[in-house]
Amino acid sequence: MIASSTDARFPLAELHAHVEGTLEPAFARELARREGVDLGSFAEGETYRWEGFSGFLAAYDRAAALLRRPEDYRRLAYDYLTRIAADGAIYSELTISPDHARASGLSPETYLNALSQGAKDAEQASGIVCRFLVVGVRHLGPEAVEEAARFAAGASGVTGFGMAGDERLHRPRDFARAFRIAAEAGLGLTAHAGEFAGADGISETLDELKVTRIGHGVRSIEDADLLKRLREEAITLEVCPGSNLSLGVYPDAAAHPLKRLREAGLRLTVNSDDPPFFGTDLAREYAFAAAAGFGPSERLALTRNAIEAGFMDAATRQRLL
Ligand code: ES4
Ligand code: ZN
Repeated sequence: MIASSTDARFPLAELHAHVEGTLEPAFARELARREGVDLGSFAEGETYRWEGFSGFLAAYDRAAALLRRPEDYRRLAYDYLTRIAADGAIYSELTISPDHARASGLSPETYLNALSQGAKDAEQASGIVCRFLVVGVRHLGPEAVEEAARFAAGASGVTGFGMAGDERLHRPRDFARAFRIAAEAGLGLTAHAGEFAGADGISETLDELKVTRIGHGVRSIEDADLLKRLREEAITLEVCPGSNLSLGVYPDAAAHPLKRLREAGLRLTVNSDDPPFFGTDLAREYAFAAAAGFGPSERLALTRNAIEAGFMDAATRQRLL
């Protein structure tokens, strides 16, 4: 239940965290030792070393490739979910990527089964509810994204479909067929847009991919007509402030549009995206909102928005609200 703000633990919820992106550097070092991989200075301390968006994507792939056994994924999901549950999280929608599973030598089915076991164990241990959202990787091209959609459509325990990867490549319309496959399977839809590409990319994503949420979407602040559309169509933005600052989308916290997006009347959530890569976690994203002027009731609305826009069945939503 979304408890009242007088409760000791403030309820948090998230819609946008990439599961491999939750890998703690200490666990990465342990895996690298086991696999005989030399990480050099890549994963010293509590964060990873990378530069720029392309550098980040390569770093993500490098870290993800260390996870090679089903048990690694079970532990990854369990550790992450119980960690954020200890900070008050009641719901987490984890982005999973069949392309990254294959790159690690596992079938997408084995990968999903292992992650599901970790999520089930975490729910038993802490009460946190987790759902999985399969993503296609945009820079791998429309064929690969369609293959991810076919996997998502046939997988049990997957409730959503989305697209991550490099937004500067391809057009949203190139992925319309993939999103139609996912929609026909009854999956909820979201896509990364309006992070590195501007407001145009968001409009075309809404037109062509029929999503109900936008991953990031922060650059909608640059277009008043688009803000109106997002408000009227009740689109939820998965805002990731720490990610935006770390990747240089905005130079500093004062320049971040989170507060202005709220003033524009949009439905917002805050999310950590790839927490150790960006030196953040879900609790810090809520703290960012507090520092941006979101009072307790506005922060509670972030949690409520995530539950309302989350890709879960009606009974689970009812239970969490
Ligand atoms: C991403 Cl492919 C991928 N993985 C993790 N985080 C991302 N952000 C954008 N694309
Ligand atoms: Zn993301």
